[in-house]
Formats: sequence, structure tokens, C-alpha cells
Amino acid sequence: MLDRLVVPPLVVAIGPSNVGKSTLLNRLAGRPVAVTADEPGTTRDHVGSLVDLDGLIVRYVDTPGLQARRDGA
Ligand SMILES: Nc1nc2c(ncn2[C@@H]2O[C@H](COP(=O)(O)OP(=O)(O)OP(=O)(O)O)[C@@H](O)[C@H]2O)c(=O)[nH]1
Ligand SMILES: [Mg+2]
Repeated sequence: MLDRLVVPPLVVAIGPSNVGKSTLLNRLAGRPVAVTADEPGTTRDHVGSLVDLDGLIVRYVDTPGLQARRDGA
């Protein structure tokens, strides 16, 4: 339990572009941590923040959206 207090659990948001990953981080953080826009590819680099999930502090990291490869693979 003590290690959980010292090293917060890591939560990483991974998924397609433009589904609201950054908006969710901002809502959880209660402040504009990540840039959001109605355009795929808005997030270019990961950005993290400590957020309080109903009493559990976690390190929440937002990531760029997964892009389909040009060759379709
Ligand atoms: N209607 C609706 N729109 C939302 C919701 N969450 C986010 N959006 C909108 O969806 C668009 C994309 O939101 P982002 O948070 O930038 O999406 P993202 O997944 O971080 O996108 P990428 O960084 O490109 O991967 C923005 O215009 C948001 O306002 C939601 O719950 N409902
Ligand atoms: Mg984003």
C-alpha cells in the first residue's frame, strides 16, 4: 500500500484519433493540461498529469492517436 502512495499507478490513454482522449484528461485533471481540437492528430506528444480518481491518485498519460498505416497494414 505504501508503494502505491509513493509511486502512483500509471494510466495511459491509447486509442484512435479524435475520440476524446485529451478531453478526458483535461476533465479528470480539472484544468487544460492537453490541447484538444476537432481534428485527428491534435496530440503530437505524450502529456501527463497526476489526477485524483475518486480518492486514488494516478499518473494519467495522454498519447497521440493511433494512425492507420498508409500501406494499410
Ligand atoms: N460530443 C462529444 N464530443 C467530445 C467528447 N469528448 C471530446 N469531444 C470532442 O471531440 C474532439 C476531439 O477531442 P480530443 O480530446 O482532442 O480527441 P483526441 O482523442 O485527444 O484526439 P487526438 O489527439 O487527435 O488523438 C473535440 O472537438 C472535443 O471537443 C464527448 O464526450 N462528447
Ligand atoms: Mg489528443
